[in-house]
Amino acid sequence: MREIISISAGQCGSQLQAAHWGTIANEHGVTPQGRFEGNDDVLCERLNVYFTETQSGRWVPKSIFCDLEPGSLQAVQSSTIGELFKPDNFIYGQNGAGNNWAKGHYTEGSLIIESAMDAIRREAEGCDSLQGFQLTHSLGGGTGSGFGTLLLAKLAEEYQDRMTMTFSVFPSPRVSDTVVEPYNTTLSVNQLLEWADQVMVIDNEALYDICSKTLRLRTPTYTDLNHLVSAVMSGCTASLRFPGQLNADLRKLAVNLIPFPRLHFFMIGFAPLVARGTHQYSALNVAELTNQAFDAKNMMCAADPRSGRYLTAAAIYRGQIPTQLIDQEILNVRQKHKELFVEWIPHNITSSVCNVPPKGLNMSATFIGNNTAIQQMFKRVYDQFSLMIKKRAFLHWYIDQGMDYLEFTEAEGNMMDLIVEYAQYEQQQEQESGEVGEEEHYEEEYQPQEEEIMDEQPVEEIEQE
Ligand SMILES: Nc1nc2c(ncn2[C@@H]2O[C@H](COP(=O)(O)OP(=O)(O)OP(=O)(O)O)[C@@H](O)[C@H]2O)c(=O)[nH]1
Ligand SMILES: [Mg+2]
Repeated sequence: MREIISISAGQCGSQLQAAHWGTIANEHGVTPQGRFEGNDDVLCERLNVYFTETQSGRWVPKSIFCDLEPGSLQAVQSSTIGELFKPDNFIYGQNGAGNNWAKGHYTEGSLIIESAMDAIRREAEGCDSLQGFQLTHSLGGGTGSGFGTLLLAKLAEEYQDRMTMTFSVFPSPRVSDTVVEPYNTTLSVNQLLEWADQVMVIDNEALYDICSKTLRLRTPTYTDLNHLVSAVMSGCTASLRFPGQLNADLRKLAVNLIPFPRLHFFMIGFAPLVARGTHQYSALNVAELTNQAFDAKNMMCAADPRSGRYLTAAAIYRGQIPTQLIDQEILNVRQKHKELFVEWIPHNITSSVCNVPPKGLNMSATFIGNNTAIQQMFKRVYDQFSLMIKKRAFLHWYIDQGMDYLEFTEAEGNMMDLIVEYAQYEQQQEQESGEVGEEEHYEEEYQPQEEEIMDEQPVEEIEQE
């Protein structure tokens, strides 16, 4: 079996991981006590990918929860599904990282990294043929961002040939008001570029919009946001968990979606969107489902895919849907939005269908897109970052933990390069292909959409002041 080990770091990571396990255990017919009570073989055929069966017939998640303070993990353990998890796999520190990436990545993080790696090694040793890891974390705080990326670096070192997929939550000032989030996020993106194979981008700004505008919730809570995330996570992982799928493992998914190694940040969308505790009243047909999943309003990333171009995309349908119907719908989408798909990658949408729908729905569609418009989200963070770093605001918190100013400018530069690369491929026409990948070429061709970025005082100059 091609196993996947799930890991979470920090409060947001743990809450999302708990929500995800609640959803998938329910989908596969596994009770909170770890008993399989499903009525169909299809539910348990690939249960080994995410769960381990003990000798007594109990199904235990291959999951590890890490945090630098005990609170969020205790909350998971005392929740309705707390019993499902192996108690040894909760790894925590005492002091927290206090929204400081440096504490998560260097000082406080170093105190628990070995226990976390030991727990991971124990799980990995129990695997037949480990395919890789899945990490849930936020990028705005100190632990999920700093410690989460430390874990990724360690995994890359120790499990070089295994894949890592992350569900990374980008911050939004509308959901949280911690001022240093752009610092923590930029430092993390710098690491994700290096150490993660594929990043499913979850943007709190978009989740908040979906809750308030589409689902009309007046004051969305984290539980409401996480409900959306667990729906889309379940969609993204469906092809890994159920038999007979295209994109049936992490590597195949990556091969289809990543034309250039650095461009591995995906926009994900889901349909139908349904608020927590409510039911869907109108049944959607496959055409409506496809249009919705593809719609900017359903994307979990605050960037409009119509303003960029798709390099690649994958659509995962769930329910009893004939494949011919899906092929036809995908063809329609492609024809209707022809200009949105780069013409230099033929057949750049893959689709698959999993016959088991999510609980409470007849059908769903999950959309994973590698779209150049994602640069808008990076730019949003970049702009906030560069305003503060110019004045070196809040920097002492990081320097106190032993970090160097250069690490900030390197991260800033790396993120700017990423934005430039997306812009470059967005503009690339068919005849230019082949020249892609040459750095000088980017510089020449790139026209910044908003002049202010380039007009800003270079960071090096400030350093000399
Ligand atoms: N979607 C979502 N976002 C969350 C949740 N909890 C926190 N966040 C966001 O995550 C960021 C803060 O990160 P946390 O996960 O709370 O912090 P941490 O990783 O535990 O790190 P420290 O507490 O600083 O040690 C902010 O951007 C929050 O808005 C959650 O349950 N769901
Ligand atoms: Mg925390």
